[in-house]
Amino acid sequence: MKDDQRTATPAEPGFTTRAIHHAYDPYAGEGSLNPPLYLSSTYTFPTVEDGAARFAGEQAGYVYSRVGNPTTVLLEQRIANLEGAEAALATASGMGATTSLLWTLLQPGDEVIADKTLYGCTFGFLNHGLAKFGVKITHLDLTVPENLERAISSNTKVVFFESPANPNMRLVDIAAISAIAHRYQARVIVDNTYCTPYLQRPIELGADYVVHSATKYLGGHGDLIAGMIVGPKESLDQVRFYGIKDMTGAVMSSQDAFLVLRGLKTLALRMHRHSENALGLAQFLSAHKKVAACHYPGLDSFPQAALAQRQMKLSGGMLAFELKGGIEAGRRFMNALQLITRAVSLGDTESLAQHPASMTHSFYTPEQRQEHLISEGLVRISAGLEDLPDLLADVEQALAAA
Ligand code: 7XF
Repeated sequence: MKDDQRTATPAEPGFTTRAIHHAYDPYAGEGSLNPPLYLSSTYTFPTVEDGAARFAGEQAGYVYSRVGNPTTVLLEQRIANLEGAEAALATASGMGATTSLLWTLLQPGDEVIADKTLYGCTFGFLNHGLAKFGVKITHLDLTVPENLERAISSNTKVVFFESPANPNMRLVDIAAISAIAHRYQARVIVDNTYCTPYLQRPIELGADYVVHSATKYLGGHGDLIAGMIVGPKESLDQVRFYGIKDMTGAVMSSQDAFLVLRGLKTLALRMHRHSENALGLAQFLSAHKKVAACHYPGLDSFPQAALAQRQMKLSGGMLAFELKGGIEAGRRFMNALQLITRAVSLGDTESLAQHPASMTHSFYTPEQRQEHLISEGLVRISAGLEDLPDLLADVEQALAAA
């Protein structure tokens, strides 16, 4: 999907113009180029009657920063605009986004259908958290939409997936899954962390909600932990006043909101460079004699290349690969890296490499990893913004050591 094919009014500015300017008017305040950072936990009421009216929702205005803060609200408006949604809600982390939304939408007896592969802590929350409270969790291979058609019922309240999935890069057809889910009144939640709204806009493809770990590309510099929920305004009001206010308390600090707003200004530029570097690494790895498989949506050999073309503007900064020598060769490769940093997380300026089976997906048992298509020898790389020849040289020497 190309940026200029958005369902936009003709006068609507482009993505990056909106990422830099949307919803902020410097002349409404002191003329400050950057929006003010409001460091205040609470807000003053002119009279007790005003305070009561604000608590009752009868008067506009801030009350307390667990419910809203002007810097954070600007970030929410900007992300909602970039995702093509009615509203957004800032949270303390990506996990804060997923948990606050699901605590709001679900009750005992409901079913969640989730893809087979999920980020490890999301898998943990569903299977060790929600399942304890009487929510049924069913994992399906959602890369085949017919699997959803066969399993969904009127008990299914939520269909949840990532595309591309962390860490094995499987894609899910957002439009096809949403069409099936909506026939059963199930809500579709897409974790859009890997893509950001610059590469993929799930709500425009039919999904109901998007969640993000803003820790990653949205922030973009590895200096904060943050999350976002995107979706219909009425529903996000419930998440704000119940899921976050009463259940999780997972509020983003205004300082982090300020930094995510700063990150957004360069999001499009960064996503192009991340994608170029990831493609260069994937092409090199896939042609190397020691590499058994390389998973990257921009490779011609990628089994879902056609869906990637349809659904994603660029192929993104994440890739995963397996060495012929298995897990031991993977360990030698990772320990030999000199420029690419051994670390979890992703979407930073620095290129990062990690081993899902011993790090981000260690929450799964070995049997669960097999069942959920995460092979023990898989190495994941988040391509950073360095010069590609330097990244290729590092990978080449590390492969020689593997
Ligand atoms: O709570 P966080 O901001 O760390 O975000 C959780 C999360 C949610 N969705 C996806 C697709 C994620 O990748 C993450 C965090 N993943 C990191 C990683 O895979 O490296 C976390 C390091 S353990």
